[in-house]
This record gives sequence, C-alpha cells and structure tokens, in this order.
Amino acid sequence: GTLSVAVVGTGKMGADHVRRIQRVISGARVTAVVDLDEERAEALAATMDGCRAYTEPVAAMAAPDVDAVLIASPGPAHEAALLEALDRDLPVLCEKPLTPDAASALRVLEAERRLGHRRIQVGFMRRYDAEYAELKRLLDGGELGRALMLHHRHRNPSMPPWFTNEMLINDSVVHEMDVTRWLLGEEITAVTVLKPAPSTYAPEGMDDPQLVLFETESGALVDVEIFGHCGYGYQVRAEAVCERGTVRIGDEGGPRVSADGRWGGRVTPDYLERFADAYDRQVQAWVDATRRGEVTGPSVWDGYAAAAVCEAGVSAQREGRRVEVEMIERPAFYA
Ligand code: ISE
Repeated sequence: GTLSVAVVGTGKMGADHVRRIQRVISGARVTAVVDLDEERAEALAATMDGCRAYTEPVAAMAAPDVDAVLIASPGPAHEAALLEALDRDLPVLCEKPLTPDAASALRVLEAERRLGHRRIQVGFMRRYDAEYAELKRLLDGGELGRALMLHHRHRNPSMPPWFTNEMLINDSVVHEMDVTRWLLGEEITAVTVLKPAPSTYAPEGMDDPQLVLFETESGALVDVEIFGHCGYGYQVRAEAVCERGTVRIGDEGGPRVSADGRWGGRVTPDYLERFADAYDRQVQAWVDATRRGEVTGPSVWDGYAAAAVCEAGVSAQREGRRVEVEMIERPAFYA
C-alpha cells in the first residue's frame, strides 16, 4: 500500500520534501511532520489531510501510521533520530551529512550492522542527477581510459547566517566527497585546503572561497572550488580529465536569449531548483525500494566514508596542512 512517511525537520529541505511526497512522486504520503518549532510543524501539518505535528522524532516514530522516516533536520540532530529509527527497524532516507563527524557516523554504522540488515539510505542526491549519471556511465564504460583528475566547482549565491567555515566542508564539499568516491569507485586518502584572500562579501569568520584538494587510493587528484557567496546564482560543475578524453557537466543549457545587444541565459538561484529532478528521482527510488522491502542508493558506509573525509577536511582547513583520512576497513556487510 501507500507508504506513510514522517518528515523530521521542516526547514527549507524538509518542507521541499513534504511538497515532493505530496505532489510530485507516487506511492507515499506524509502522515507526520516533526519540528522543534511547534508552530511551524502545526502550520505545515494543517495543510495535509491525516497529518499530525510532533516536536520529538521519537513520538512520530512511535505513531501507528508511520512506516518510514525522512530525516531533514540539521546534521547534529541526525544521530539520535537514526538510532531511534534503527531501534524500531524503520526505513530511513537521511539528508546529508549522515552525521557531522566520523565517530558518530561509526556508531550509526555499528547499530545498523547489529540490526542485521540495511535500513538507511543517505541523501547524496547528485547520484540521481541525469548529467552526473551520464558522467559515471562514461567513466565506467572505459573508452576514455582512466580518470586522472576531477575538477569540481560548487558555488552558492549566499549561505544562511548560521553557516560556518566547517559547514563549508561538512555540508557543502561533502557532496563532492561523495560524487568523487562514487564516480571513481575508490576512497579518498588525503585532504588539503587552500585559501585565497577572501572575498569582501565573505561573512566575519568565514574564509570564502576555498580550494579543497583530494588525493585518492589510485593516485587521482581532485580539486573543489567551494564558494559560499558568489552572489550571482547556484552553480555546480564538474570535469573529468581522462587518459583519452575529458567530460564536462553542469554547463548552463538554454534558452540562450539575444536582446539589447547582449546574449545570455539564466543561472539557477538555488540547489532546490538546480537539483529538483535529482531530488525527485532520489525520493521516488527510496519509496519504490522501501515498498519492495529493499534498501538501495548511498549507504551508511558512504555516509561514514564521507564523514571521515570531512573530518580530515576540517583539520586541513583549520591547520593549513595536508591531512590523511583515517577510516575503518569496509565491512563485508556493506560490500
Ligand atoms: C546545502 O546544504 C546543500 O546540501 C547543497 O546541495 C549544497 O550545494 C550547499 O552548498 C549546501 O549549503
């Protein structure tokens, strides 16, 4: 039957997932919304038939009409909600980051292993973007030879006021950590962070932009420009440099308008629009798999691996030196 979902966190991302489940995808409906801000949860719940508001994830997960959980609260709140869901053996789609550090991600990994089956999908939605999927297909196809380097550009028009230097790594560059591991099929082994003289528009205490370098097991080199306050729009681009060719994705498509002696087009304003199709496909895939009793997509292992790279990234950022990634060996459970 229809999957009844509790959405935990009703901020920008949570509210967008509610809209998606109710109006865009099929096979699921929202029966619970959870937010510390009671009024916000109540107001959202009131827009949906048969949906109740809660202030605690535990209470929503205990409700008889909740079969699955979508976690979209801030990263530091994820661990408690994930452990609770695993305790109740509930399927979960958890927004990135899985948790903000490697030790807490490892606790979630161990809890899922104790449960004995996978229950959690991590919201690394770029894997569901058509262009990233095409890039992966081209790399896997082998005609271009081995990937030698990846260049990533990740630009936001601005960041919310609570965003910190560390969050540029943990909440933004974490996406490049995941797509790099996924595209190349190997782990990241070391991280270096370089900082140019900051933009005048960088908020107090934030070095913006930054250049993050990854080294990988096979010796590939990956650079990421993370720019939190570029001002003009939201842009995510990637280029793979291979032995026999290069592939570039994320260039703006049409329409290209010529008028008033200029030509040009539009830059998407934010990630909700730029990755709308990827979010839709991701949540539909989660609902479909859950209804079949399966778990697909990025796993807790992927969430943990990214958290381990983040931890190295935050040290590299703080200490201004190359930091090696420390992580456990991949358990057979996540093979
Ligand atoms: C935000 O939290 C996201 O996850 C977006 O995908 C990312 O592009 C942005 O930089 C983050 O702030």
